[in-house]
Amino acid sequence: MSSAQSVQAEDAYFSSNPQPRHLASHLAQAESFINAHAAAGHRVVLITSGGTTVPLERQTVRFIDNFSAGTRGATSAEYFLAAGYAVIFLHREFSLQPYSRHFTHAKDCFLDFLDEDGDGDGDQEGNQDATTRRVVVRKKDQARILGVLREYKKAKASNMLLMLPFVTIGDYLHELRGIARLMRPLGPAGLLYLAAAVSDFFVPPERMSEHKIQSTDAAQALQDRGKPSKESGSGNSSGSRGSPGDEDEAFDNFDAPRVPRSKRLVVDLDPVPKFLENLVDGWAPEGMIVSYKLETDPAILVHKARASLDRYQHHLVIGNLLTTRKWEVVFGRPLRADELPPDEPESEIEALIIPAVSELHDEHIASKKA
Ligand code: 9Z3
Repeated sequence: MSSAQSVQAEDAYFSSNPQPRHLASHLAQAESFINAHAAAGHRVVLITSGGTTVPLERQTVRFIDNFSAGTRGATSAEYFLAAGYAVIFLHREFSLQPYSRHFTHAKDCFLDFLDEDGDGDGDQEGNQDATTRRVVVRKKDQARILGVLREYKKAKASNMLLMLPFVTIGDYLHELRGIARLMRPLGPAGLLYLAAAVSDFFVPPERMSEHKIQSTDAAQALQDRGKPSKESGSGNSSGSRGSPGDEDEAFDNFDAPRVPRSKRLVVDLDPVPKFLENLVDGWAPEGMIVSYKLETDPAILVHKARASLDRYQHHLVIGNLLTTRKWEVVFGRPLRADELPPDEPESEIEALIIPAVSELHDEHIASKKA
C-alpha cells in the first residue's frame, strides 16, 4: 500500500469508528505525563498489554475475545520501571497490571492473603467485636507483599506509571494513535512496546447491529406485526442470523451439522487496517518501535517475524509461540528463561527481554544524535 493509500485508510477507519468515551481525558493525562518526563530528560515507554475485544453489537452483549491475560505487558512494565523508564501502561481493562499481578491471578483469592490480627490461636475471633480487631497480611506472605508494595508505591509516588485502559479494538487503535502522536516531543527517547494481542478482524460500523442479535424470529415478528406484508429478511448486519429467504436456507452442501442457515449465527468480519506503518511514518516517527509477533506454528514464526519487520521497517519484532511464550522468545536470536542466573527468584523471560530492548534503545538514541 502506498503511503497516500494508508493515510486514506487511516482517515476512513478513524472517522467511521467511534472514539472511546474517555479518550479526551486519557490523552490529557498522557500529555501531562509525557511533557513532565520529557522535561526531566526521562525515557518514556508506551506498553500495550492484554487482548482487544471485537463487539458484535453496538449495545454490546456479545463480543469476540482472545486468550491474552496481559502477563507479558504487566511483567515488562515492572522491568522497564526498574530500568528507569516512565511507563504508560495501555491495557485491557481488568487484565493483569504491574505489581498487583503477583496477587490478583494467584491461585489464592486476595482474602487468603489476609488474617485477623492475632489469628492462629484458635477460634476466638468470631466472638470479638469487629471494631477492636485489625486485618493484617498473613505472616508467610508479608515479606513478599512488602517488597512488591514498596516498588508499586515508589512508581506511583514518583509519577513513573500511568495506567490507561481500553476494551475494544476500536478503543485500542484510537488510544494508540493519540498517545503515539503525543510522544513526538520525546524524539528518540520515546519507545513503543506493542505487546497487546490485537484482533486482526472486526465488524465495521455499517454492518453492526444496534441491538442484541436475536436467536429466534420473535422480535422480528413483533416489529412486522401490523405492517403490510413485505419480503422476509431483517436487514442483516454482520454477525446476525441468516434469514429464511437466503438461497441456502435449506442446508449448505458441506458436511456441516444439519442446521438451516436461518438458525445459525454467521459472523462476517473485515480485516483491521494495518496501522503499524502509520505508527512508523506518521504517529511517532523518531521513537523506537518494538512489536511482538504471535504464532502457534513454530515452522512459520521466524519467517512471519522477519516479514513484519521488512514490511513496516520498524526496529524490532519479538517472536513468540502461544505455548512457550512464557519462557522462550525469538529476538534476533532465541532468548530462553533458563539463561537466567539460577538465583533469579522467579525466572521471568522479561528479565532478559527488557535489558536487551533497552540496550537497542541506547543504540537508537545514539544513532539519532550522530
Ligand atoms: C504477543 O505476542 C504477546 O507476547 C502475547 C502475550 C499476547 C503472546 P500474555 O498477555 O500473552 O502474556 O498472555 N503480543 C502480540 C500479539 C499480536 O497481536 N501481534 C500481532 C501479530 O502477531 C502484531 S501487532 O500479527
